Amino acid sequence: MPSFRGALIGCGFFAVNQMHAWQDVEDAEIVAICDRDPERLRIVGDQFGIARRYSDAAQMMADGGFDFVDIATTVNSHRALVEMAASHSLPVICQKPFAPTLRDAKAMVAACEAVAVPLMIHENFRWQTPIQAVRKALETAQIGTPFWGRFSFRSGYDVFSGQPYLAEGARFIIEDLGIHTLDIARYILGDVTTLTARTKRVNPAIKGEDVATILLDHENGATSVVDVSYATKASVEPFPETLIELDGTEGSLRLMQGYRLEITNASGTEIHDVSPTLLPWASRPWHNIQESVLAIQQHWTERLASGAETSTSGADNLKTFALVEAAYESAATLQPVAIGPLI
Ligand code: NAD
Ligand code: 89V
Repeated sequence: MPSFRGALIGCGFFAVNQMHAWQDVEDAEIVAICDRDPERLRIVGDQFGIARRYSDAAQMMADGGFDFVDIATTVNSHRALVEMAASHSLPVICQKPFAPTLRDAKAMVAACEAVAVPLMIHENFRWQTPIQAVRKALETAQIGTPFWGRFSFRSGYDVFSGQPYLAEGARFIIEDLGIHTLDIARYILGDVTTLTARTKRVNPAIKGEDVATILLDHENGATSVVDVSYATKASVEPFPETLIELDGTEGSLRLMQGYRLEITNASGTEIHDVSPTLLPWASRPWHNIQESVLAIQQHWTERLASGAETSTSGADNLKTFALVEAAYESAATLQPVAIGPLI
């Protein structure tokens, strides 16, 4: 029998991936689910054979019988649900984006710290196989010390059919997708001191920005560009690949479309296939993201057992979320924004 029993809140579009992944995670299982929408509750409950079903998260937490909570709702409910889990001393995973504002995110971290329960943000992109391969290349000093980077996600994929709410918010690409790309930039090149951003809306059918270009100054002296677009019509659609370029003192690295990693240094050029595994329940092109969902949930379970902090803990993700807030501020004022004072 698994050591850890979880309860999932929010049975929508993305939660189905999380439920599939929980079935594959060693030592954890989902024993209760909750959704305000009875149809979503029925669909996910029937698909995954979950008997305990709730329309009210407060009632589910009051009944208990589980060791952690996995929040897969959209952003506006995150603070109330995380604080509810903390009030029951339940370890909690919360989907990205962390919260509507940095103030809310800080309050959520404080609420979990006050009762000494772990909070992990489900920031899964750094767990993708190609991103892990890039990190490993740096850790094994294959290009020396990186001094420049580019983290790029440019696509014309229709994300609005699966996630219609993405067309409706005043904020779009930085808050929903750029948040992942900024997190990857932090994961690869380290924390950021200053940020400058420019945004555009190309698609007239949506409310928020669908193009952003962001310049980052990293604490270690490296400079990087994070560029994201959902208005890019390419000959071969790259969704959902993040492409990376890094220049280092001893070589360079290119993560190219098609999950091809090219590393050049004094020994020559090596090309690696860093394709994600197509899990049995996954489907292209989402399999890269789906595999990373399994990886982050396995990581959570292992850290729950060991008591060590997770890679994307609330405290860590505040630093990514601060970059999102700073990007919107910089785009509005056309001024660089210092990150330190925000955290
Ligand atoms: P969705 O709207 O399809 O699903 C959300 C579900 O939560 C709905 O069924 C809704 O009824 C339910 N819900 C909302 N508030 C609730 C509450 N207080 N109590 C109970 N149920 C509640 O949204 P989605 O597309 O599945 O996105 C969910 C989250 O996942 C978002 O924050 C989104 O940004 C994130 N997401 C992450 C990734 C990733 O790769 N990490 C990918 C897609 C979406
Ligand atoms: O990963 C996400 O958060 C998704 C998508 C890849 C479509 O942007 O919303």
